[in-house]
Amino acid sequence: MKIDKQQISDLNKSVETKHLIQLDFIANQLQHKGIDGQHIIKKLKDFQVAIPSWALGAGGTRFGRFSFGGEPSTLEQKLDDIGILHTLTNAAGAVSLHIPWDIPQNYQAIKDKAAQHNIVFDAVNSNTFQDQSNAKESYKFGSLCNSNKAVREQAIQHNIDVINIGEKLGSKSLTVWLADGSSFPGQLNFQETLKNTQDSLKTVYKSLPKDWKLFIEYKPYEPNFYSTVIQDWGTSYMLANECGERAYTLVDLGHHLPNTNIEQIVATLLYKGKLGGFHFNDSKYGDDDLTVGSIKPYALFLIFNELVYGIENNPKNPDLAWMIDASHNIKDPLEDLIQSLEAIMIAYAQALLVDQKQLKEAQEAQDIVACQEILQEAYRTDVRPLVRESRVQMNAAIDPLAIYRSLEIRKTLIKERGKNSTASGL
Ligand code: PSV
Ligand code: MN
Ligand code: MN
Repeated sequence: MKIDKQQISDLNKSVETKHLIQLDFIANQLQHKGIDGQHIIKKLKDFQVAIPSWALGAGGTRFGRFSFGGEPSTLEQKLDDIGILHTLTNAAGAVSLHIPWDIPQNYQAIKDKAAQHNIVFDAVNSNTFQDQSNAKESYKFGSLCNSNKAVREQAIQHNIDVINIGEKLGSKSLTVWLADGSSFPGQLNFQETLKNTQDSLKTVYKSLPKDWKLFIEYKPYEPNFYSTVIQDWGTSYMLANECGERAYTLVDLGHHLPNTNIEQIVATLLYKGKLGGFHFNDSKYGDDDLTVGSIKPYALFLIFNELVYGIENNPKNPDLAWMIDASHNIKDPLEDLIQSLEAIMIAYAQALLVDQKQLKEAQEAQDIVACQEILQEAYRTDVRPLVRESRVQMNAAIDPLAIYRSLEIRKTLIKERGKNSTASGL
């Protein structure tokens, strides 16, 4: 299944007039405030979010999994699905692979397929949270943190293997997320496990090619329920500092305890030049991996506000790796990803509207009411016409979801791949 640009531009025609009226309206509003709408559109056109190779199939919970039909069962098919997303949205021009779920069989074929869809290879992810069938050692009691040296060595070697795979594809970063921790008090020695983890990460870091970065993810709990070795941004930041200047913290929105002020964490890391990447999703209770912006869109906007400010004001922080890390139990994965991409673009566009100069003045005048008004003025602006226009200018869909449905893409995928195909992953 492949959609071409001609089909999209034909289908765009039916909503073009409505789009132009709405665009004209917001462009005038912005002009009145001295904001150049085209400048924002340009930023949106350039913004690319990596799609994780594990998000293209229906996910599951520990209670069960319900197949969606037409799911990709090979890496080639996953790239085809991202190709569909990218053609429709112009925002999904990268893939993030999880190894060993997605080891390429034929590197040239995979690279050709990605190039054909204008997809680049973003961070590669290692997996030391599951035992592989041919593994000598088990990760049941941890991987890089394990008190058993042989287990640590196996986990270190796996990360090095992942780097080697990524190098063949053109990736430039490795993301490490560890499930390591304990489920009961006394199960492990906190200091020893932290030291083991630090030493192991330093060894992995030494194997990084010179133009690569290491991203260290944190998460407070799950799968372990008493302690997690890299539980929070502070631990990740400390480990990144120990490793070296090309090691960074990666923020996954779902990896915080309820009500954590994530935007403040983002600001702190940017201030220190140590924010490496982002995993977008949304949640109500825990690491729910729900559609981006589906539960707390204002929080997402506040995070983007810090990102926009931070990127402008902290030149020593490198460009960030953006990725969606969501799972879809009951939705069509591609529709869900279209919704997530839309939510990201909306929050980004709203953040770009914040009048930073006015905000600074209001902050200096201690005018709290004005500060809130400035943020909410941006948040309450309907920026969707700008997001749509950013797609139009790249020959993508004005309304990606509507076109996805009118082309009956899922139906075609089911016809091509069958009703019970399954994607590798969780
Ligand atoms: C863990 O919850 C996580 O967010 C990490 O990024 C993993 O690599 C990913 O999910 C997939 O399991
Ligand atoms: Mn993640
Ligand atoms: Mn997660």
